[in-house]
Amino acid sequence: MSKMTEHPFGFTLPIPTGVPSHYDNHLKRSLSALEGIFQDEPARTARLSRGDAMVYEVYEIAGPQLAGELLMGVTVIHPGKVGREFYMTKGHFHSVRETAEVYFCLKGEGMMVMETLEGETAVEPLTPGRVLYVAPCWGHRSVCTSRQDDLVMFFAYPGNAGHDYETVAKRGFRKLVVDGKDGPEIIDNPHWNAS
Ligand code: PAN
Ligand code: ZN
Repeated sequence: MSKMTEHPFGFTLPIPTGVPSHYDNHLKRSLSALEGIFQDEPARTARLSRGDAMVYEVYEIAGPQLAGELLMGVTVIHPGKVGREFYMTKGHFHSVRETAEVYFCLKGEGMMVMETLEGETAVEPLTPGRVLYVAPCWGHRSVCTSRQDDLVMFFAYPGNAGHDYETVAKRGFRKLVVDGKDGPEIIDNPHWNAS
């Protein structure tokens, strides 16, 4: 059983890069690790045949995974597309559904795609300075819609939240963000699967 954090601490978050002055883990998610996430699997494998590409990175400030604690970090999504879909995170629900999350956008342009298991959906823009409150029970995925800039976001969520990736892997998200004629477009996911 991990112990509560015993002492306050601080770190800096240089804007706009957002790479924290102190972090414990640096997770890297490249195209090769994102099978089944994007709709256009042939486009992903075609891109992979020319070499792997970094899609997003997470700088985690580790802490006890306990209720009452907050886990923090920064997510950086690079610009790019697989087929018509912009680069994005895998997305997840929190294992403990009744846990929320706060995001603060430091750089770039993007969208947070959210939904509940009961069928509600929400897509909120992410621009520098915008704070987003992901309410309890809402699955969430962030998408970088810029053609040239990283999307950089600070996040904080309860230590006991945990991550449920399986639900998203099985069902996908109801909404997709694709590159449309006049910029990013939100469309229904033709392969969304309730089972
Ligand atoms: C974030 C996400 C981070 C990466 O820390 O974990 O943006 O996204 P995936 O976890 O979906 O790959 C968060 O929402 N934590 O709860
Ligand atoms: Zn989360």
